[in-house]
Amino acid sequence: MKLYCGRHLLDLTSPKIMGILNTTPDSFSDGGALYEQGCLNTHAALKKAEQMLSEGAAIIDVGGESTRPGAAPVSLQQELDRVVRIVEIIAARLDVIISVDTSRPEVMRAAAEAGAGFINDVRALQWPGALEAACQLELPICLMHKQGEPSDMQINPSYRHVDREVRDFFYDSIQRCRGYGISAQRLILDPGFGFGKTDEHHLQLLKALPQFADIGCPLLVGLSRKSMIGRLLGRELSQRLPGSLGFGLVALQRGAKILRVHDVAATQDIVKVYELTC
Ligand code: 7PJ
Repeated sequence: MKLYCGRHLLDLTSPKIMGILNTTPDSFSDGGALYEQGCLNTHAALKKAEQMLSEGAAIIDVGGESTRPGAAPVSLQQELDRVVRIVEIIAARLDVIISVDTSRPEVMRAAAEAGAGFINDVRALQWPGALEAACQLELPICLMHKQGEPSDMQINPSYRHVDREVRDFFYDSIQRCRGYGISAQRLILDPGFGFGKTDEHHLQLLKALPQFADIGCPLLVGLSRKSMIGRLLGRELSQRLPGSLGFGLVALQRGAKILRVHDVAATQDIVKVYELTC
């Protein structure tokens, strides 16, 4: 299972780590970490990317929009300013796949031009023009499931059968992409933990991962430090690493191929444990 990401090849015959690089001042777990007196510190961003690469990340996911519940909306210009500069700097200096966490076609195009090799869209190419942009860019795309918008998605998530609805969403999204000439071989699927789901739904989706893997596209999961871990285990943000690793290992055993995480070095250990024992 190999995907072309611009000048890099992503080999998913073994699981890979996607390290999170938030360029937002207000992300839920590390927002503002790269800011100094209100300005994005590009040197700190590069250092962070370098560190994640040395710890074992195959992909660095650069995001300029905070999608945590209730986050303030960001303008196109703000998102471009945050993301494109960072992508350019990393692409010029590090030999790593850069993913851009965006729903905006303009950001997808500018980031690809700057050296991004992977599109991560929590809105699964549903914003106007996103499908067309993704089609032209010829890069792998992660399609994530989400119910509602960040402003309201955790208010009252409801499903009849969350596993079937997410599976149907995956099939529909694959069809939609195919209609635009995007082959399923370029697609990665993600059930979207924390995006319009209760903890009951999260646990059901974790159980359903093998079914989702059977669809045939690689699975990406983002569980790192999420509030579901806080609620299920009774842990503050700073104490969620063991839970993140436990859920990560379960996800690998159930077929996940990419783990999107904050803590790359520790996650590399569970990937190794998985590989030694699978
Ligand atoms: C996810 C994401 C996720 C994918 C975020 C956070 C919130 N992209 N972007 N999957 N989560 N594909 O990092 O907790 O779960 S932002």
